[in-house]
Amino acid sequence: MKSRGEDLAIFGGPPAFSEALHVGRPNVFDRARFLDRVNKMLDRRWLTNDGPLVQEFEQRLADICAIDHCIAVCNATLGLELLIRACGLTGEVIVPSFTFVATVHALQTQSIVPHFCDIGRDTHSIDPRRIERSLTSRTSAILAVHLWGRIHDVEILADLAARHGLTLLFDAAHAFGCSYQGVSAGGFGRAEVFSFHATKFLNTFEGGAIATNDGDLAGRLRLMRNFGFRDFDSVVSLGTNAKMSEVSAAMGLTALESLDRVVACNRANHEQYAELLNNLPGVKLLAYDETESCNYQYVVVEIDERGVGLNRDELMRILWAENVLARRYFFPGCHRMEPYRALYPEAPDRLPVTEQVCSRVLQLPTGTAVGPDEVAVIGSILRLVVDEAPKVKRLLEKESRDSEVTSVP
Ligand code: T4K
Repeated sequence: MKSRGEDLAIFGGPPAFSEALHVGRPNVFDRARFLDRVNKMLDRRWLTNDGPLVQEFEQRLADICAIDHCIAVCNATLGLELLIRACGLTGEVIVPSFTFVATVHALQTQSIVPHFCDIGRDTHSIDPRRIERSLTSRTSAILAVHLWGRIHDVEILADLAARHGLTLLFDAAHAFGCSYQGVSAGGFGRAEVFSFHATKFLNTFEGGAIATNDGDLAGRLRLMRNFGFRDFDSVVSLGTNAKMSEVSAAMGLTALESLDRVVACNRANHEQYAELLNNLPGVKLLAYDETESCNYQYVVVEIDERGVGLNRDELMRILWAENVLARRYFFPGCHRMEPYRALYPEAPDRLPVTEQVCSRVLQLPTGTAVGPDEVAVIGSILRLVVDEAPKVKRLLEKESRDSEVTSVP
């Protein structure tokens, strides 16, 4: 462990880790079981197109979420696009800017105007109190996000949607295995979309699923996932190729068998971070509601420069030099990414909380590739930096000046 600011790798010390520690290292379990499924799949020569593994995976997902229909797809982005089209959304949709850009792209690619709504300071999710003032005669839906798997305000959102005749959908990319008042994610709004990307709590390499209790909607989604084919030669709707492959379902089924271990590991990491970062000025770790089911997939800290003495980006540079690849999820906010930045140049003025959170947020490594030893070292680096912030700040400024001088031709 390092004991002095000048020992930090950014100032020439050896990095704390010889190999990079990632935020999104995939959870990989039981290769033998996975390969057995893949071998049987190869023997069957049924590799995709609603195969038996996909059907089994969908049934397991529906059982776990206590939901009538789960439609597996090749990724959550296409899942969102299909759902938006299948629900017939038009005009404008209320959506947070503080999300992964896929949420918003799924609207924009279908010529639907994303109307950015600010988030709650503590929830990081869309702030229902701000929705009504954003509604226009063209608004057709609210697309909310269960960010970090923390589910908030669903009954207020449902009430708002009902009063204004809007469709309520959720991007539940982070929320598989999470609940709200005992109800599992998947069961809220008209439908929800999970992501099973490699970096997610439950991973199918690439993948996702749409969960809904609406049988008609589920039927339309199944057609649309497969080009609109109802039968060999009969195309009855617009559609695309959003099918999940059998090998992805094999990965998903195998991962489901180990999910308790992933939760236990994520939870232990989160608790250890909470202990180590407790009372660290300017560093706030986002908590999970222990009365609910949580996947603890993200370790999210907010860095308040006034408390730390360094800003989030300086802290991130220090961590990267130590081979701790902390990530700025989500920065800079979708409204500052193209094409939204050019389309809505006034958006930053309407989104003060989003602006602030985007400038402070940092994700720390967790998951099964990270254990107590790694968390202890990361915690000690953060504490050292905060304890010696004035000195570290001076050294950082000197380092920046020196690198400017050396880069002058
Ligand atoms: N809605 C929300 C709220 C989302 O967060 C996402 C996706 C979506 C919708 C769309 O879901 P999908 O269509 O992807 O199913 C990553 C993921 O690619 C993305 O799925 C995820 N959210 C987002 C939060 O994170 P990037 O561009 O930051 O990924 P990348 O390549 O930088 O990887 C993240 C870290 O993980 C890196 O440090 C490297 C490490 N990594 C990554 C992969 C793929 C590994 O160690 N191994 C790997 O195989 O988006």
